[in-house]
Amino acid sequence: MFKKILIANRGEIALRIIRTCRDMGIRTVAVYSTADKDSLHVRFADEAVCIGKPSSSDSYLNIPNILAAAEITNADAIHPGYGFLAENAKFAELCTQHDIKFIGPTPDMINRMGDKITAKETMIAANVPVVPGSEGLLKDAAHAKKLAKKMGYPVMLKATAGGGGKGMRVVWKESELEANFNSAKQEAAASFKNDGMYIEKFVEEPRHIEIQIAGDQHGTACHLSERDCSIQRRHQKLVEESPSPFISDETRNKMGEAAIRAAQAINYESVGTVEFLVDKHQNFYFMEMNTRIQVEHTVTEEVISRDLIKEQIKIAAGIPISGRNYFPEGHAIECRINAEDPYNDFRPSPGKITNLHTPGGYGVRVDSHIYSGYVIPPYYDSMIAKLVAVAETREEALRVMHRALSEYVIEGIKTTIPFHLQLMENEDFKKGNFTTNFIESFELK
Ligand code: MV4
Repeated sequence: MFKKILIANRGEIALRIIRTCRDMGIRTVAVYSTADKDSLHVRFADEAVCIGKPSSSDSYLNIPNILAAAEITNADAIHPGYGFLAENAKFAELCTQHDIKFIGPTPDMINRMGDKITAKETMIAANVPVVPGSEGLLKDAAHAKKLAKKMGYPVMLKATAGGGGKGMRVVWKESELEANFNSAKQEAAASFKNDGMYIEKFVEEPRHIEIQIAGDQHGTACHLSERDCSIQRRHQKLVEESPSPFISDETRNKMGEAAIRAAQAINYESVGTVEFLVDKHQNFYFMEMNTRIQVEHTVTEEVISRDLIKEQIKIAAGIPISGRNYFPEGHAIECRINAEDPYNDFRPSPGKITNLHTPGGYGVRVDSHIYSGYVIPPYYDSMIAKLVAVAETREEALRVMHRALSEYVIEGIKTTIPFHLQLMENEDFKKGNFTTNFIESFELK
């Protein structure tokens, strides 16, 4: 087992990883930017190294400084958390070159899932359902037009280097295709320095349901059930839950088996997530695979009673997994508490927390790095807490969540708490009657 892990991240996930390391008897090294010198991850770790100025590119994305911090502290592994360098194949490669274990998949696995056309081809070969569309890259707008005519409108244009909505366009009729193709291609070139495009049939009013998977270094893979992440705004998830209120046990089993085939197709090592679009008939289609631990791993932990960070560290250390699959027991739901103003287009609201009261009690988990007097810096992600409610049924979990949200006091800044409170009271949401379009038409009172 590793003796000392450097955590190349900040905020709640850095704390989350430090806590599991403590539970496992592994020493920890925090890295921090000058803006984060008073952060809890710095105080909770055994050692801490400053790696640069506030901007991410100078600190949490500064590969030479992070590797230097690992070398001077004698860390034998690096946990990247999520975001920042978590899916950077070059960083994973450099860790290996410096004889430091990157806690995650190999650079080759990251690359094969990072390019969406390659990922899709891999899934077709593994008999994982994908959305009907082009094979390989689109040559030009005329090529896209020809394929769109064959499959019928609406269609979706996507960037092969994309994900998270950039370089993506829905096209409803032929007359709008060329202009959308050109603008999406330009956006992809500017965002990813890769303007490769492909086309798919547009799946209307889908749900976003993803399967947590794990694979070890010995070729064993398993699934750890699903999360429903349909409640999103501009590709930012706001609420996640497990199990999904929408899918049947039959669909759950089929999706789990498909996700295992996806993992085995690349001999996947580490924990990961296979994302699917699910249509109203419960047909599901591979969307992308995330080769990292995700923000919402906590909801899965609460329904399968496993520490996923611990599993991830054990896999990285070469310990085999059992290979059994996990199914949800009870119901867990997570609300992302962001320092944003939900009454003002979710505009970021950094600043000082002048007063804080955190909820607790039966069925409540809070993963957060904030404290009374903490100043939220303006440079990073606005998520300041994950509030998770767990109960036997969905109905009870929603009530626990509502109770916990009502107890939460965060003063000095604006947060998404009022939004979540109203969501928990929404009749359609309570019935499990929602798709990825839900938030667009949701009106805050
Ligand atoms: C789609 C789709 C409908 N049809 N593909 C959004 C992010 C990127 N990962 C893929 N996305 C979508 N791909 C086809 N063929 C709808 C979306 C989509 C979406 C997916 C999941 C959650 C929220 C979403 C919001 C808008 C669009």
